[in-house]
Amino acid sequence: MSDPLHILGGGSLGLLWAARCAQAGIDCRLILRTPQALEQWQARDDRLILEQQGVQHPLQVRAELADATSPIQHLIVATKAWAVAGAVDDIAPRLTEHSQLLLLQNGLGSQQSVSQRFPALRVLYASVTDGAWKRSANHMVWAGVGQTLIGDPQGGQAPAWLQQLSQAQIAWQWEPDILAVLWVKLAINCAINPFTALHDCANGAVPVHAGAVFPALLADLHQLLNSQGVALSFEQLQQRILDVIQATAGNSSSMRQDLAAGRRTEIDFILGHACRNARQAGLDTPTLDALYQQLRQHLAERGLPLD
Ligand code: KPL
Repeated sequence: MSDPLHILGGGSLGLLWAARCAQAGIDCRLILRTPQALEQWQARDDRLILEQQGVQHPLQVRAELADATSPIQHLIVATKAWAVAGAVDDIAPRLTEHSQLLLLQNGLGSQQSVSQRFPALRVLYASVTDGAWKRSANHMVWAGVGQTLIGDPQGGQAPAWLQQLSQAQIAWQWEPDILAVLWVKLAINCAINPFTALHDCANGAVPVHAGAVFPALLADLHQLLNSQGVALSFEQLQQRILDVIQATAGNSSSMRQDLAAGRRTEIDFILGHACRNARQAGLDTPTLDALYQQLRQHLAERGLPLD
């Protein structure tokens, strides 16, 4: 029998991955943050509801806390980017020299900090484009089926345990250059998420709200991607962004959802990371910088953290 898959984080993405594993009969454990959350989970008989296209699928997933004692071989980290450092610190005593981690975060920066924290472990990064949100603590709505690209920033082949993801019907592919994929995703998030947050609009309304700023922003993002070794023409980048806007036109971006719920956003791992790297590369990115400042001000006015 293979080791259980541990999924760290009871947010929408953690629940989505846990639900699909449970549906496929894969032994998986959800790691929750607080004793209260665990108590409530167990009081509902470990029940998790996966809702897709209005149909509810009741499933059972066992949950535990980070300080349970069993060692962890395969850990999928599904927390928000800003929660990763604390969450992996809590789980560190349960990792062994053979443990492997798979990081599902948005943006960039949190992944590199985990790689630095565990230099001897294999740490894989993923880009996930599924859309999901939580109706309640144990009820998750899978709003948009996406694609998952997984890779190892240090190179190498896909480890065998990832085959369990195929068994769980998770549409994933091994990606030899995962950092380039994550940089392009970060650029897409920089082009969409701030406008949806500033104007409280769906993704489809971004070009109208952004107006003349949009092409200037894409030019800054294009420069930034080039400086990171991502070979994409301006036209290709523009098309990728417009395609995502079209495909997710009716969706609320993750940043807009966070803002509406009064939650901390991932601004620092998206725009913050972009602006810091632009400075380090000696680039001039005035439109990106101004958008970052405007968003910081918007969050500050609502009492939300800027990091
Ligand atoms: O990844 C996204 C997000 O909301 O963070 C996009 C691509 C904008 C889709 O909503």
